[in-house]
Amino acid sequence: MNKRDAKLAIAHIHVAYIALLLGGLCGLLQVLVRSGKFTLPAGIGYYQVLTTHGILLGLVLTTFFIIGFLFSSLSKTAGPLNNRVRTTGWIGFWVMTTGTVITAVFILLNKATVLYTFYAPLMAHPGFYIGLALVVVGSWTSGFAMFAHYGSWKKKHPKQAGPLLSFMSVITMMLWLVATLGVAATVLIQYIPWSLGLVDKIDVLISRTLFWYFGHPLVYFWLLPAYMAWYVIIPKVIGGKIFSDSLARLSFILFLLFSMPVGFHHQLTEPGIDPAWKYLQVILTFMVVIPSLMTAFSLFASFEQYGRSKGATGTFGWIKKLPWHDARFFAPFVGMVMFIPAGAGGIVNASHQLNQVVHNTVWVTGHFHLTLATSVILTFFGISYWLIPHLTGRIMTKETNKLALIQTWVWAIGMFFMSTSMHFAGLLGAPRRSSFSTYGNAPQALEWIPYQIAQAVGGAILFVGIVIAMIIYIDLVFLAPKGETEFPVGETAKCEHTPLIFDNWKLWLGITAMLILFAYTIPFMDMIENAPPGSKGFKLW
Ligand code: HAS
Repeated sequence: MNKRDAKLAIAHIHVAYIALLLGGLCGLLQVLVRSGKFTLPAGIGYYQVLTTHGILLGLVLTTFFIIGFLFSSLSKTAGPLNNRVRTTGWIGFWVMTTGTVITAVFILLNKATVLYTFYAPLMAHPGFYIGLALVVVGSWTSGFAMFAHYGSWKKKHPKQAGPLLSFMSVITMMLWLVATLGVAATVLIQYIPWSLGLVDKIDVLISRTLFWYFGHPLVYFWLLPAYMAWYVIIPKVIGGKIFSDSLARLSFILFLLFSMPVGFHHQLTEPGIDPAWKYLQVILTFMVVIPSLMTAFSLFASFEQYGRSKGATGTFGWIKKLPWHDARFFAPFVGMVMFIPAGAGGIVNASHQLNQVVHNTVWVTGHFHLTLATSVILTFFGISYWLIPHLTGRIMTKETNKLALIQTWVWAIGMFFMSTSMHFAGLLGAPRRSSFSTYGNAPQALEWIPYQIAQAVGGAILFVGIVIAMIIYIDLVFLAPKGETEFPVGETAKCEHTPLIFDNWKLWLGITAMLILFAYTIPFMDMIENAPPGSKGFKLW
């Protein structure tokens, strides 16, 4: 890959790993506090640590890692970035980094202890919102640079479908762009004027709706880069082929269409939204499960085809043929396996009646530690094992590969303890986002304590996993022997003519816009009309 593009990509990855270390440390502190056996020193608050944890891991680590990975994928498969695109990428990077630092300062000063969802009426210092807005603007800048790069490839190859990995990068960034319009709107129109004292009230329902318009596609912005690796990278790593180029593209398009109009499934218990619209968005939520089922099918097919090409027999004989000792495969594979119960949990969440049982319990925390913190993050680790040495011009040694295999086991075991106990405690009613309390020794609260201790054990194991991940990262950046590492890009099983309709952006963005308008216009008008007097946070009309 072009050296100057590599510098841009690795700069993003560095920020992501710093966020992992600091955010992980906060996670360890949280589970210790929740076990009831530990008190935070120096007057540091539980919710301050929880805010830092959520922002660093949920927003900073993910966004920086993803943008670094997408830039490298585009540079590898659509050719080196031109100077203008690369400079725009650097501007995006610095705007995002500046925004992150500003946000972090206000959280550390305890002026923004509002958790990563920053729900009103919790109010942070305006600097927190301004910092977040800069992170979003920086990411848009990088997104536009990516679109320009893909556009110039398409200009040079008008009758060809864009390279699969580049196509997927563009969809991922497009999804992010459309989704962040919601959070940008609430931050700029509601939170900043409100926190500056320009208006004295904020419409909580509208702010939450705009947040969740963004919040659900956000989870697919995290997931799609993992799917890029599962569809395109893993087949090459195992020595096999991509099952179908068109199927992979279709599943990404379906994510673009259906990830947006589903935010109400986070608001099923909220008053002020007509149940008919909640029902509609629940149906659309079940639509967005389909591309994940397609992905599962395609992965099984890739693995099976490879195994059979190596002489595997019987229904599951192909499993034995997979490269179990290669951490580039093993870490993402464990992520895939964990995504099966994780996805099932998501389907429970989306089912209206079951949601009444689990909403706002620590079950939901268990759900996103399986989806994001296991499936996605283990895949990001798997990507790091070839991407970092590829970018730094080094080779991962056998010893480091062994350490990476151990890291995967440590992570999976830690997450198994932590996430399983979160799911069970959630079913017993334990609330999420609360520091240790026995609620006056209420019998129900006392039932949760063994699970909270198991969470602390899992969290401590996970912290060991973070320390090992940092050791591997330092090795791959500074210490590993110099040499060339392959950027693995898979090919399709058979010569396949990819239909050009997949690149018809007007069509896909048009349908996306229609679905969003269909799912949100009337509920939004209702919210504005029924807002309590004086609470129209916008005050613009
Ligand atoms: Fe979720 C809450 C519904 C997926 C993250 N979710 C959250 C929150 C986060 C989050 C962060 O409907 C909390 C937000 C907060 O702070 O309040 N979620 C779903 C559904 C899916 C889903 C239906 N979520 C994700 C992903 C996330 C994520 C992915 C992060 C990356 N989620 C919800 C709902 C809530 C929610 C409600 C609100 C709850 C509430 O009340 O607050 C689906 O997309 C899941 C589909 C997945 C599958 C699995 C497919 C399996 C595959 C693996 C194949 C394996 C192979 C290897 C091939 C159907 C692709 C196997 C090999 C062998 C040998 C076995």
